[in-house]
Amino acid sequence: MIGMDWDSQAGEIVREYRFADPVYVTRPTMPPLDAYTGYLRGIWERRWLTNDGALHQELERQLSAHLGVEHLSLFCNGTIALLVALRALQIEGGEVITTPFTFPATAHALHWNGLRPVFCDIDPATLNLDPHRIEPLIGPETRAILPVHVYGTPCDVDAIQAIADRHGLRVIYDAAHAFGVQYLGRSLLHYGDLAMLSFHATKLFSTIEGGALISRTSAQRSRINSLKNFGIAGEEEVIGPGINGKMDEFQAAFGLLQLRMVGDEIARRKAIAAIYRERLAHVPGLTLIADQPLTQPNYAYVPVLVDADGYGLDRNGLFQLLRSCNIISRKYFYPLVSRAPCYASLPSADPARLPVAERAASQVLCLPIYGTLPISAVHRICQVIEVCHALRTQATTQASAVRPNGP
Ligand code: T4K
Repeated sequence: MIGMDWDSQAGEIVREYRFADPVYVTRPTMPPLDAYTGYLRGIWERRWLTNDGALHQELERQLSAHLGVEHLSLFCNGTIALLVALRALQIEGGEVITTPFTFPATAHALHWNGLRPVFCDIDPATLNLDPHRIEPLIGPETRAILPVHVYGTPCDVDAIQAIADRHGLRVIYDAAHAFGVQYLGRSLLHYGDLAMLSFHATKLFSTIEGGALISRTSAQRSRINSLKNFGIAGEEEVIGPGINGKMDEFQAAFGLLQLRMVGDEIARRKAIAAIYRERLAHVPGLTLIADQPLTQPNYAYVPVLVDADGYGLDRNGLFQLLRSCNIISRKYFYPLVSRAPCYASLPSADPARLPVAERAASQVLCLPIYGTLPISAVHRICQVIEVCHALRTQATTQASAVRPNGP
């Protein structure tokens, strides 16, 4: 392939390495169908479909035990859980400091509560909120901090809590990606006033659509359970303007079966993540997020930052090449949510104030990872990335060798 132009080289890579079927960034773990139909039979017999049914109660019990948390409330999805979290803490009117490097749902939950997001830049090592940049953004209108444990990497929880304590602010963690992550030997979900989990189909643990809030006290949990059920506290009592955030029995059944599989899923992902790390960490221009100290990760995502100068091709170029090879990587999270028209005019959304997040968004690519992804496929994906780098750097070297001496 040496000596060819890039288009021809890319064509050769595609011819050699293209997968017959798409390799998606993730695939849900599917429980055995028979086991699910077994649960369906029970639902049919009980004729109890939603509203705190038997399977819902059982999933809450099992999840609390699995995650090592005391007060857990299930939801129909993570976004509604986040909406309710802000309501439950009575954070009404004002500003909330949050990250622009996240899925749009994080900022939208603020918007739907009439709160103004104040975007804060991120730490280049973890891609999470940079605590050093939070304090200058705090003003008289600030009510809370809404950090995200992006890709399941823990935020600097102690620094964030210290800032919140100094200024009397609430902390709500968007822990959508952090199922099962342990920090200092216990669940990461113990940090903040409330933590939200997402159980969407694309998540490590799934209830098809779904989510949860982890609260600190049983009183807080009761309030949350009322708010997710229209604000109803008893047959004749409504405590406030609640919403319908309930998980149904079909979702709970899926979750009960998924919970049996999640340990094996994490183990398989760990093996896949190790191959990516071993093969890609040494490729010039590629950066993988370092394993965090004192953390037991969940291997939910494999984000890679592509520096065009070192790698020889920019992120978009690699994304396209992978697509051509039927490898469906994703640019989580590009563009930054602060660029969305509903936020772009906020002073804190100015790209000049978010240089680290802007750079990460322009460089990031999430590679496929899920338990049933064959190890041979992981090696093939790595090979495409390695071969691409080798050809691109050869092309650059040759070009500079033939270039006449300029001024
Ligand atoms: N906060 C954060 C930080 C989040 O990342 C999210 C959600 C939320 C809050 C909100 O939580 P939820 O309200 O969703 O519970 C996906 C998910 O829809 C979204 O839940 C998730 N974050 C986000 C990171 O990823 P898309 O638009 O990329 O999904 P989609 O449909 O393109 O799926 C990605 C790939 O997964 C597909 O290419 C193939 C595979 N897939 C997907 C589905 C739905 C399957 O194989 N089977 C499936 O059923 O957002």
